[in-house]
Amino acid sequence: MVTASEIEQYQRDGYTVARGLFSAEEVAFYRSHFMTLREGQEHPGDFVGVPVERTPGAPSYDDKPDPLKQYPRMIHMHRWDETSLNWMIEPRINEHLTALLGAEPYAVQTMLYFKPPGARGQAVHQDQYYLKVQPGTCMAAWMALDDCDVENGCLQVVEGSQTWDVLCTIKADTTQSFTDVTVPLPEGVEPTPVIMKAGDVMFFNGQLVHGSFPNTTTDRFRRSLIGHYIVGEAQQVAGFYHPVLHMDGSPVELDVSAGGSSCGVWVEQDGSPVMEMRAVGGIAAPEHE
Ligand SMILES: O=C(O)CCC(=O)C(=O)O
Repeated sequence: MVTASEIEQYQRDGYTVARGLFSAEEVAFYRSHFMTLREGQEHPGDFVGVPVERTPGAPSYDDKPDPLKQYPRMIHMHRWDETSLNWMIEPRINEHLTALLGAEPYAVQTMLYFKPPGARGQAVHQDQYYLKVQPGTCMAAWMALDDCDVENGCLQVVEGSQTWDVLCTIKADTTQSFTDVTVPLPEGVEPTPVIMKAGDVMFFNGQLVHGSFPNTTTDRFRRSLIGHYIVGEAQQVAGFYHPVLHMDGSPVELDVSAGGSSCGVWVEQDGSPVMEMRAVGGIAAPEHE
């Protein structure tokens, strides 16, 4: 059941966490399933992250192999793995998405982050920058497969940023992030860590600024199973997210969106940061996050 306080938090902060939505046994099953799929095998779309770029003169670093090389992120598993497809359209997930959005969404993406000890995080970003849903936006269901805290790189969110337009991106610090783009935050605005237990599912708006810091533990993974969805009134989504599925797994025909024509930059007005929209022009959004 979706509670009134979950809906209220989603509307106010841009996210909510459904605590204990999946049982310990179910989570153990998913962990074992995805570790078996990962170990010793390659899958389409595996992503180890961008190379680390260090600024000249920055402190030297040890040459430890990047743990993501052994545990690349998996993407779009639902296109070849039935367990992933079934989880993406699972009735508990659908019930939450539908209650929070007010109408049933379409399903477009699955991802599995292994985030082993020592792995980089993902710099803060907005999912709608990639999905380019028109009209409306996207939404994520992010299920913790391990207990997540600041040490192992839990998700971090900028509460309330779901009301922002899509920001123009800047270069990320690739010593901390396995992707190379991020969004600038106004001075004094910091992301908040979301502490979760395995089996909790966080639902968040596609415009919410979110990301994660590195896993600084030496012995704890921070695995998460993620679904991305788009609002039911959407008519277009970026090409990478096709085929689009109804929540019963059947395909739906939508157009390919070319992307927005503007993105936001922070400017100061009367001493406060306000977002000003700029024509995108030559700024081409990467195909996917
Ligand atoms: O799990 C993370 O560290 C980031 C996940 C993310 O950005 C997403 O699900 O859109």
